[in-house]
Amino acid sequence: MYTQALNQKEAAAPATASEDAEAVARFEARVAAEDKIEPNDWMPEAYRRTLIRQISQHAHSEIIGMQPEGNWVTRAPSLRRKAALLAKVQDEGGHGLYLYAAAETLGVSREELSEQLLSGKAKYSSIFNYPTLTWADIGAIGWLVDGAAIMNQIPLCRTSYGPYARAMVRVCKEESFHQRQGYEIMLTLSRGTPEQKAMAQDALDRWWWPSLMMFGPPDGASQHTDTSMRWKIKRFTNDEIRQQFVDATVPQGHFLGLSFPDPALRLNEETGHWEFGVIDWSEFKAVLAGNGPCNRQRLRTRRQAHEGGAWVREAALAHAAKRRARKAAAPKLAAE
Ligand code: BYC
Repeated sequence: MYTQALNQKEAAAPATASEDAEAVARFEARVAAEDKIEPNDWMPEAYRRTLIRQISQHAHSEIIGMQPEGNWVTRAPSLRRKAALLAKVQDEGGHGLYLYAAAETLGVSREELSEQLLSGKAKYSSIFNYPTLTWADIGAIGWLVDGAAIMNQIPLCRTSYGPYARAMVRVCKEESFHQRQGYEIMLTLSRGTPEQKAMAQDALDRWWWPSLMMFGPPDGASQHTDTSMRWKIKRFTNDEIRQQFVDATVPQGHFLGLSFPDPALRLNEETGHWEFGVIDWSEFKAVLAGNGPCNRQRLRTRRQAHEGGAWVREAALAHAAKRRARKAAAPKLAAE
């Protein structure tokens, strides 16, 4: 879908300084006019690099994000819950694949991206370095983590790079189902026994602050926001989307009869926004530096899965080689 008819040579060709200035001006005018930039179009090298960085981190997040929930597939409390969870985890694998395919249109190979993840060089979302301790965590992930993902990804359906924008449309539809199944788990637990409600509260207590960190550092500390907004890769700043998420989510939590682990949380009647307390950015930095509760476990599991899947890659390559050989031999056979 994405990688066909790519003209890598042309895309990678260096331009002279004067061509460059003209090309940049043309590119910026197209972005300003809301044209989509497509793989064979000229683009500034920094735009390409920013997209590869963001799209690949996004893909890695989907793939690593399969682990905390995959951990509960065998322990889901009913067949219905198991089927929904299994479908959700598979969707996440699919999202990773569309995103790697979108990144490949920018001239990077899947192998390179995979190697960056496995070697620990690449970033993926901080949120997936927290453990899923109880079944309620599956509800909290769907409600909060997928809820945060949708807030962030709906604007990405309008991102300036065509393949990324189109991948996001389908991803968002699936995320919406994920968010609802999570909220429905939380609703069931909140209306259940006192122990079940306490489990839901405990999950909210543990996932709330890490969910707010998903949106990235505050605007003042965000390295990439200004450029990404200018190029319409991002449509809102990290703090803007974080606030949208808090405003949408707090009433949902109150409807569940749960409280948020933030004594500073209050509705500002004048602005209509929910004000919240200070995020512990030292925790965020520790997680990004590889020292979250599950960073090492997540990478270990990913490496094991990669090694365990080596035979599938080998078999696929052998099958492709056999087909190629058969095709090459076919005209000869026909002529005999
Ligand atoms: N975790 O300048 P900034 C999902 C990094 S998957 C880790 O603001 P930017 C799901 C950032 O990369 C959800 N790192 O960056 C899956 C940058 O580092 P580098 C994933 C983070 O790009 C399964 C540095 O901090 N969603 O929903 O302008 C199950 C400075 O940040 C984080 C996406 O990836 C973080 N939370 O803005 C359920 C969405 N935040 O590259 C659910 C696409 C920041 O300079 N990505 N960093 O080394 C984006 O929208 C943007 O990349 C971000 C960050 C808003 C995340």
